Amino acid sequence: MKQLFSLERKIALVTGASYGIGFAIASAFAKAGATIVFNDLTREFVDKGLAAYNEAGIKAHGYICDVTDEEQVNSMVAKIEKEVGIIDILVNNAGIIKRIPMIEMLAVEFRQVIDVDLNAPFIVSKAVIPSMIKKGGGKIINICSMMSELGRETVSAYAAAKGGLKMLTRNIASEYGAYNIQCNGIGPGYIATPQTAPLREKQPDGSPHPFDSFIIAKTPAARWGYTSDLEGPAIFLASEASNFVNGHILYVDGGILAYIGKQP
Ligand code: NAP
Ligand code: GCO
Repeated sequence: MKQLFSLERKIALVTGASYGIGFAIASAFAKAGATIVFNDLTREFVDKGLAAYNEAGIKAHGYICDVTDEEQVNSMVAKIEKEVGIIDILVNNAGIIKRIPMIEMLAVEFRQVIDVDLNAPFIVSKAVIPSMIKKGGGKIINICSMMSELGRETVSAYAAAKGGLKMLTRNIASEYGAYNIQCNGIGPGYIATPQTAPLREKQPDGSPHPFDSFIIAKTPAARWGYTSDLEGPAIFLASEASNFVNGHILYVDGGILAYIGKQP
């Protein structure tokens, strides 16, 4: 059974993984035996990431790369192949959100979100698939969202991007499944990370942020998710255990999508 979930001798690239969800997934992969490669936008964040992995007893390889820039991505993937080896597992994790009412959002802001959250997973997947085909297979995991299924005020660009990412996932599975490539998504629920920190900030009187209470009431598990909640699902989708699972979005949301919510 251990063998089924083992990532021994696998090389995993997790994008934007100096901290947050990417860091947790990469650390879990390392515990399952994989060699970890990650990138971030600046030297400062890569160095912070390397120090954090080091502290966790993980020898990770860090690269500076903006995942929206195709040239930078191609050059990073070529370097990884030369310095570490062929990427067996890709996690498209890097992401941003802009919470702005749609009629106030500038087109340039909308495009920035689409660029990081949708165009970049296309660019990075495109860069790794040829070597996966030559090697005989691979795993791609796209980090989707509740917003791959649901909308809410202020997140039009993010919802459009994450809905698109769900369909990119299904299309990669459709187009490259015959090459033993499995492309699946993880749709995290509301997870406590820097990205969601503004939604959990205490009010000036010390009471919880109304969105914080709203999410706890909307989640059957009655709590925010921890990054550690994503470790098992990510290992499943990266390992042999999921070899016949393709084009699936695994929602790890404490039950949010199943629940109509409490009457106020
Ligand atoms: P986070 O704490 O904000 O971390 C995002 C990471 O992506 C950061 O390391 C950031 O780098 C990096 N990044 C952003 N733009 C990049 C670019 N152009 N090139 C390279 N790296 C870039 O976010 P998180 O909460 O861990 O979220 C990780 C993923 O999960 C995202 O795709 C997010 O949308 C998704 N997600 C999050 C939640 C949640 O509740 N937290 C729920 C569902 C889905 P810098 O530090 O340099 O900015
Ligand atoms: C928001 C949140 C979300 C989460 C997550 C939910 O403002 O609604 O930031 O979109 O980050 O993606 O799954």
